[in-house]
Amino acid sequence: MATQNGNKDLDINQGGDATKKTYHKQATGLAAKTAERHSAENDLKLYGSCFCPFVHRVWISLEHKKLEYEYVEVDVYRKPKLLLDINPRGLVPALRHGDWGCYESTVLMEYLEDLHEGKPLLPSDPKLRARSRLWSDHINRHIIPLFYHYLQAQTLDNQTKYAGELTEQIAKLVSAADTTGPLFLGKDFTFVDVQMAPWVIRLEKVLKPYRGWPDPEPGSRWERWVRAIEANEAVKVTTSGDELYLDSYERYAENRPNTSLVQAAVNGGKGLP
Ligand SMILES: N[C@@H](CCC(=O)N[C@@H](CS)C(=O)NCC(=O)O)C(=O)O
Repeated sequence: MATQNGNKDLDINQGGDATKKTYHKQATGLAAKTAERHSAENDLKLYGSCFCPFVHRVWISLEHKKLEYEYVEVDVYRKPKLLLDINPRGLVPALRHGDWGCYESTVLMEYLEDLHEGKPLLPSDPKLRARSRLWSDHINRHIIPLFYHYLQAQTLDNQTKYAGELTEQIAKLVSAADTTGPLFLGKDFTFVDVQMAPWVIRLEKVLKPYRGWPDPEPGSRWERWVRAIEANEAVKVTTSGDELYLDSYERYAENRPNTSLVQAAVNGGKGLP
């Protein structure tokens, strides 16, 4: 088993402790089948890590649009050269298209839109496009940081504080959604649904078991949205089995040091990477 102090086999997210769970390096369940279906060489490549919610966004977009692409699993904490060549910061997701590459999940979703291939995620009306971007920004700026703050909080006081703030920010998003739904802009699956989908999945598969995050209130607008996201085909085929998320997020739930840039940013009071 790997040990600390420079052993190159060290799994850094174990902190050298073999009893701890760590992140998975291979998708499971339906996501594994999708990865397998998209393992052939292609001009358009998604470099991803199976547990990563930011990767999940881009993967859902590719599946929604039914584009031809190659899924390449990378161990993001070892930062292979093929990832650093595209993203010098060494974060996933990264996309390569021919000899061009780019990164940042929201930017990559916009890039895929701009290819004008397959089903669009942004509506055609400029005002609805602006509204989609506005609420995507809300998710990135408010909801995601609070998700990590809540998951990493170790005292009951902080957990209560962040649970309240997260609930409040989600409520703002839900009140901006189409009143009938079930999705953000109505019956079609669009940009904001994809931006939020990986966190909807992780509220259920991570925050619920680790922090007791409640099921959506029966009959609420939030419940309708959650169920519609969960039932979406592109979301389903890019989601792994429950254990993958439970194991991969144990390090966050225990706030284990030196595990990831996200973990360190939250502890250091900095913006997320
Ligand atoms: N703002 C980035 C965030 C991407 C991100 O934080 N990815 C994590 C994995 S979920 C990562 O690459 N971590 C690498 C590290 O911590 O060294 C995006 O939207 O793509």
